[in-house]
Order: sequence, then structure tokens, then C-alpha cells
Amino acid sequence: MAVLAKVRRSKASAAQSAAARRSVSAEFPLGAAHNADIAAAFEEIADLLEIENANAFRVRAYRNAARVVGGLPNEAAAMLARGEDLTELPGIGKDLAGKIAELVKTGGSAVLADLHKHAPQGLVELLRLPGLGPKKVKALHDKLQIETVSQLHRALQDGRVRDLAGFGAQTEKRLLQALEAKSASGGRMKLAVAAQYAEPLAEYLRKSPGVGQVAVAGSYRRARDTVGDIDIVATAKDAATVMERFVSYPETARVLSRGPTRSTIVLRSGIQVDLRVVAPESYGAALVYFTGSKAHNIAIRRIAQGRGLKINEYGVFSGKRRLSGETEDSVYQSIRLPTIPPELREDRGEIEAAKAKSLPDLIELKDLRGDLHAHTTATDGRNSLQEMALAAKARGYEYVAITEHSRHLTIAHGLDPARLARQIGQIDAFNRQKRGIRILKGIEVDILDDGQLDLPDTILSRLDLVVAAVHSKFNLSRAQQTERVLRGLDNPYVTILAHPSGRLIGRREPYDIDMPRLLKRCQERGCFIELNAHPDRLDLLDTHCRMAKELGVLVSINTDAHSTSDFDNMRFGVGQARRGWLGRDDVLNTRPLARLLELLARARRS
Ligand code: DGT
Ligand code: CA
Ligand code: CA
Repeated sequence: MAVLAKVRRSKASAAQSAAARRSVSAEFPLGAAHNADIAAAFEEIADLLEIENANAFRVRAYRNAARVVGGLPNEAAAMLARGEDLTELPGIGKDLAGKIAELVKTGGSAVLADLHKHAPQGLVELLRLPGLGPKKVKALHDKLQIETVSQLHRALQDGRVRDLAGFGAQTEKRLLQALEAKSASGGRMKLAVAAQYAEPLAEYLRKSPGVGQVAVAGSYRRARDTVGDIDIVATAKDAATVMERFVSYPETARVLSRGPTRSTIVLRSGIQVDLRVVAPESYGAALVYFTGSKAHNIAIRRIAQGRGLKINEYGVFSGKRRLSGETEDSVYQSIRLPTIPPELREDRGEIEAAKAKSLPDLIELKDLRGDLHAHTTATDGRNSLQEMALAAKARGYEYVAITEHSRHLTIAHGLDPARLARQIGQIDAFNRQKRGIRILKGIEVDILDDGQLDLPDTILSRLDLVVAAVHSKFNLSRAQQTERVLRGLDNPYVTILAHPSGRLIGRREPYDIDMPRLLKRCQERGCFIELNAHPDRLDLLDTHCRMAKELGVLVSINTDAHSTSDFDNMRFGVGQARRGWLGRDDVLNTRPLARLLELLARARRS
């Protein structure tokens, strides 16, 4: 199986082959290649031949053979065992029939092994990326001399790929995401990356015949900023049908385990997914159990035990009698608690709050009335002022603040006073048109190394809000970094402190800073703190959100949008805010425009 193990689209992990074998007719010779394995081998041969500029007829012959074998009603191996002549199959001549026999007998193919020897190994890896077929891999190789995944990554980041014929910005984005998921596969992936994989898979499972509910549980449902693996809970009368559909998800690379009610697969991106199928009467109990967290589960189990009850993924039981399990509400009710929102289930005080009937009423996406941090093409954004404003309006917002970078950030083409003054004029002109959305005039001004702001008060005083941010010197000592930002906050025009820890998930640790002290100063100063909703940032951390709430410092959940589609990231910010116990009133940009303007003005004055 040495060669087959490497084959693209091969679903031939040992575990799966073993599982599949059990379900195939007894005449299928043990250890032989399945039709899917043979088809995958032929596809890869065709891909590699195409990259090598081989004869197009030969390439087509392999592709055709892949399709024919992949679509056979019987296993080719079984046909051979019965002595049937495979050359009777459409498009299968003597040569291809021999290759099928070779794959069946040895599990490998000399032609493929030979191609692997010649083609750079990196190309084979590139072919396995979703969205990259032989034509694209060949273009990358011929035009940009790309032979490895890391070379591709660099070219994507430099923007060299999108200009190739047949690629474009969409492909660039998709590939970057795939590479991110791939590099995350060793550790944890960002919440937004998990969303990209979990949601289509859940949608796919919802189409299973006989399936009832399908929900993504685990840390994903708790909206953790990073997710280890994806957990899905489903109900069905007949679990086998759903399981079958799950393991044959087209994105599956390997099946790690397969059982009647529980299976684990690895997607081509390297992401692991667990599926648990339960009976409808256990749905709520299973959802509670697999949403976790483990610490929360342990805490509620202890409560159940205290009441002489047993709680597990099937229900809440008194002896053998099931008290509940069909819904999450019923499960919590059985242990005399109100239902605790998933984002709070970390055993960080939510059990006590639930007992005391003082759970917070958490903010929801629909509570937001605007976004207070966005960029346009004037600096490093990708959409115009008008496009950004209308996109915000389309999301139901009353207002959106345009907050470009300031001049110190030269790579982002930051604004100097003259350019900012010009933008102020443009915004005033837009607002005079009464287009049903108000653009607020702002800036994302750099807090310089010494704590000074990057622009003079004369221009800052003309704005509705000033978002202050650190974009340099991340390595100062804790004392120096804290002092620097505190000095920045001393400027009377600063209204919001942006992405306060500076972290980039998976890439840059938070800088060393005394966050409680910053929050305290925001409180004294009457200014606000940002929860940056960008999936790479999710900064303010959830624990600091809670601290802000305790201090009465309003949090502004902002997407930091650099394009119209970035406004969609708001939901990740809301997830994190909920993890930080924030309700609607704890968030600045839930206020109606008139109230917001008052609050912004007051923050500046004080
Ligand atoms: P992750 O995947 O590392 O981001 O975090 P989770 O929370 O999704 O953890 P995971 O996937 O290992 O398990 C999903 C849920 O299943 C977990 O949140 C709680 C439940 N669970 C897993 N193992 C245990 C356990 O040993 N005891 C209890 N009570 N619950 C468990
Ligand atoms: Ca998980
Ligand atoms: Ca799991």
C-alpha cells in the first residue's frame, strides 16, 4: 500500500478500508484495492502527466478509466477474482486492464511510483490542496516557479498569485484559507476557519435521509477563539445512514474510527471531526455533553449527584428512570438550573450565577447598530467610502465609523492631516445626501513609541471619534508598554483604545501590558475599549471583557473591516463578547446614533 497511501483523494486509510471491507461482499479479496483507490490512483497519474505536458490523449485515457472504475457497480477486484475480462469495460484496453490488475494485486502502480520519482514531491502536495487541479498547479509551476506549499504561501502573501490567468482574488483567498487550515492542523485553528469547515459539513449532514437535528457542538459552539477539533451531534432513527454519509463526505482524507454511533474523520485540510449520532430523546443531553466544556460538565454532574441523579450524554436519570434529555432546557431543568448559554460554559462562575438566577442577558448580533472601526481605499482597505457605508447599511446599521490608519503606518499608506481633512470633506458630503446611514468621522491613530499620538490635536478635534492603537515596538517591557499606552490615553481626543493586547492568533503573542490598569484608566478617563472582531485578533480577551463590564467601561465591538465582506466578522466578536459575559448595555455600539454621539462627545470632553 506504500504508493496508495499517498494517493490524492484516496480514502484508503487502514481503518476505513477495514471498515469498508466488512460491508462489502465476501468475495472481495482481503487486502485488495477498492474501486475508489484505483480511481484515485488513475486521477493522480493523469494529474501528474498533465503537469509534465504528456500527450493529452494519454491523460484523457487515465481520467476516463478513473471514472469508469469509480462508477462500477461491483468491485474490480471481485471481477478479477471471478476471472472476468476488464477490457470489456468502456475505454479500458489491455494496458489499463493490466494496471487495474496491478493495483488490485500489489496495491501500487509502477507508473505512479515513477511519476512520483520525477515530479517534485511538493507538486504532489500542492495537488492535494482543495481548489488546485493540475492546470493551476502547472501554471503556478511554469509562471511563478512554485514547487512547494511554502513557496505558494509566500507568493499568495505577496499578491503574486491573483494576477495569474485563471486565479483571481477569490482563488487567492480560498488558497490562503486552505493553507491556514493546513498549518493549523497540527494545533488549533481559528474560530473563523472552523466555521468554514464545520458549517458546510453540518449542512451536508442535514441532507442525510432520516436525519433529525444536526448541531456543531464543542468549543466551536462555545465560541472559543481557537478550536481543536470539530464536534457534531445529530439525531436519527437510523444512525447508520448518517454515519455512512459522514464518512463519505467528499472532503474526507481519512477515517480515523468508525462505529455505529460515533465516528471520527480527518478532512483534506487536516481538520479532525467527531460525529455523534443519538436518538431524538437524547438530543439535548448529548448537546450539553459534547458542547462542554469538560469543566462545566463535571460541575453539573456534581450537582446532579447531589440530587441523587445521574447525568450523561443520554439524559438525566433517577435510577433507571429517564427524567429528561430531549432538549437542553429539560436537562438543566432537571437539575434545577436555568439553561446556561454555551459561551458561558467554562465553570467560570456561570453555575453560581445560574443558581442565584443572575445569569447575564447576553448580547446578540442583532443588538449592534453600527461598526466603529473600518478602512477604505484611502489607506489599506479594498472598498471605497461609499461602498463601505452602503454595505454597513445593508447589514441594518445606523452608523459606521471610517477610521483610517495614520501617517506613521506607511505600509498602510496612512493619512496625514491634509489627506484626513480631505476625507472629512468627503464624509460630510456623503452625509448631506441622507442615504440612510451616517458615516462617523474617525481615525485609527498610532500611539507612537513615546506615547504621543501620530496626528496633532488640531485635526483630531474635527473628528467624531479617535481610535488609538499600537502598531510598533511590541517588545517593550511591561512597565514601558503600559506607560506608553496610558500616555496615549491622556490625549483628550482619544475615545476608543483599539485591539488592546495586539495579539495575532497563532502569529503574535499579546504584548506585555498591564490590562487591568489600562481598563481602570479607561474608566477614570470615561473612554471606551475595543473588542476587535477580526478572526485573527479577537482582542479584547474574554476575561478582560468581563473586567471591563465590572468597571463599567463600555466595550466597542468592531470588525476593523478592510472590505465590505469583513463586516460579516461581527458575529465572531459577538461570540467573544458573550464569552466575556457582556450584555447589550455593556457594549457601546448597541446605542442608537443620538445616544452614541453624546457618549463619544462626553468621552472627549472628560
Ligand atoms: P477543543 O476541541 O480542544 O477546542 O475543545 P472541546 O471543548 O471541543 O473538547 P473536545 O473536542 O475534546 O470534546 C468535546 C466536548 O466533549 C467537551 O467540551 C466536553 C466533552 N468531553 C470530552 N471529554 C470529556 C470527559 O472526559 N469528561 C466530560 N465530562 N466531558 C468530556
Ligand atoms: Ca472539539
Ligand atoms: Ca472532539
